[in-house]
Amino acid sequence: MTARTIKGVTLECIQGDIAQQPDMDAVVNAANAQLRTGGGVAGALHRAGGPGLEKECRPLAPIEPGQAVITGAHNLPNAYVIHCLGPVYGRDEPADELLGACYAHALELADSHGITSIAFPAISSGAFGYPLQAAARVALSTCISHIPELTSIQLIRFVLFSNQDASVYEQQLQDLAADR
Ligand code: AR6
Repeated sequence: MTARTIKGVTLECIQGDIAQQPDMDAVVNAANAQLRTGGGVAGALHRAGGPGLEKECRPLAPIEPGQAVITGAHNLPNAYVIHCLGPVYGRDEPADELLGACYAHALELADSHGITSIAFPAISSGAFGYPLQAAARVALSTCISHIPELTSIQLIRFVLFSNQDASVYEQQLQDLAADR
């Protein structure tokens, strides 16, 4: 685990399962446009959240790449789920702006709900094909650049499914935080 604190907000990168973060107020879903269950993160969160999560999502769909919406967390051990639609790499352009918008919109929504801790997966880097290193740079740099605007968020956690992916994030966090 690597952690850095910038202006009172801690960013940390860990290996783990996004559906098993009980100490976080909010977890972020790497959603599909219809906000339905799917593979990867969406499958894990909807399986753990139960049918009530998909039911609450239904009237909020469809969403566009870069957009984020918030729901309750139902059977998950959190208070909220923030659902983001990342860009499909090679199709939705500009990919870096759309991916950055996911993180920015999720942070804005979380902050406006008084959320103090939020856990992100590596949005778009699975089924949607975004190269992990580039996705990590967008995720971390967007979150770091939004820190001055945050009022309630104190902890931003990046949850990576493999140790290898966690190492990529850890290196990027060290590099980007060193520039601050
Ligand atoms: N916890 C943390 N990270 C995970 C988990 C987990 N339980 N499972 C997978 N990952 P993906 P996307 C990692 O495909 O690329 C879905 O089917 C995974 O290794 O979940 O945004 C939806 O329905 C990868 O690094 O999201 C959409 O159709 C990252 O999470 C589509 O896939 C994101 O992988 C969204 O694709």
